[in-house]
Amino acid sequence: MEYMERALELASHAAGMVSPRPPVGCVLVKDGEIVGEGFTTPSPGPHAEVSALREAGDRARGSHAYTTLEPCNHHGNTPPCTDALLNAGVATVTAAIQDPDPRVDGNGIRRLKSAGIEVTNHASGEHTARAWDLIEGFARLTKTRRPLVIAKYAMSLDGKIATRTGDSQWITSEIARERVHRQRAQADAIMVGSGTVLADNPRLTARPGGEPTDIPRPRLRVLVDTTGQIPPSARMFWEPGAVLIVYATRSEDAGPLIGLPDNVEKLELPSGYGGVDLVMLIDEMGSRGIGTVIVEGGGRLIGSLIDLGLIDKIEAYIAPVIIGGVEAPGPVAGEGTEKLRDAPRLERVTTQSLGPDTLITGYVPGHTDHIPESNA
Ligand code: AOF
Ligand code: ZN
Repeated sequence: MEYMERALELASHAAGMVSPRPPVGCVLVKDGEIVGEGFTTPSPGPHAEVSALREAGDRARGSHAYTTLEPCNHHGNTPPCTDALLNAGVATVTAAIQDPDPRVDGNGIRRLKSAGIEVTNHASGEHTARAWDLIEGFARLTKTRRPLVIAKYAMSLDGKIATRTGDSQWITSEIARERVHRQRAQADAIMVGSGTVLADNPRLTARPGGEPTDIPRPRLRVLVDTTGQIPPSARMFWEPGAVLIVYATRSEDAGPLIGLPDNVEKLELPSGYGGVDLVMLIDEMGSRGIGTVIVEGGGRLIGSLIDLGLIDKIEAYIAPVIIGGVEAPGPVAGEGTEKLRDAPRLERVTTQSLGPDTLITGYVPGHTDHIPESNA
């Protein structure tokens, strides 16, 4: 197997589990054989390289390291991985991408080179892109102290997310829905508004292959319930894993927010455009070390976030079905744009087929400053 491919697979096990750290994978190869593998653990556990070195033991000497991210060269919560690699006598290092953390930013590679180690970035374009995708939330958090906020929705070809009676199960095919579950498992948080919970009563857990994950994922499920409308019986509260309910100040009448299990935390924020102060909410998530948050609806919450300029990236799943009806809701409400020339036209757009459906992704203009030039 391609070693960088394996390193990326290892890194994906850490995705959604280790923020504010980036998920990284590392493989050590000697005489054509893998002698050590590792991925990032939650702080203050070891980084990927150190996990792999521990597994390899003495066999690390003279081995070739493949990492999905430049090894760190600073004392954070753990000592530098560059020192660990040098002390273990690793012969060469291949790193897919540079670490955007300003404390590293090429210093890890320079340090290894100056110690006489051959360092290459002989990763294919595809590997580089995947390595980048894995740490995108980390890069955003490092540069802006805010998470990458992704609006995700599934809609019909005529731009509806449900019928006029509220029926929405299912618009997209199983292939597309499976991808959503795998993506949920790799996000740090998922967020919805109260309308979505009232309409669909979702669990909001990741169930790749139809099964819940061993460790509850995503790590945090956030409900924006401005006026405290959601009853304690909502399914999302009773699944394993942390839940954050956000509601607006003035809530003596936020009665239903009692009788909830211990995994549910309540956060009161000042009221603001569209409900609670969403800028404060996104900042709060950043300060909790959340690197990626997927907003899964509904249209009101996504619309308010877009109006406020808080959405970075859109992931639209489009199914070839026509729902019709003026009353049937669309994915983005809010105030919207008055003039078409002012509407955010997405950049870096990609299109992908998922069975009968199409996934279109893109970035909101002005929200790409976390992406390095080399990935432009
Ligand atoms: C690596 N390998 O597996 C990871 C790296 O303060 P700490 O110990 O939590 O370190 C976090 C920083 O280390 C993070 O900002 C990033 O620069 C780097 N992450 N580096 O060599 C890894 N996760
Ligand atoms: Zn490190």
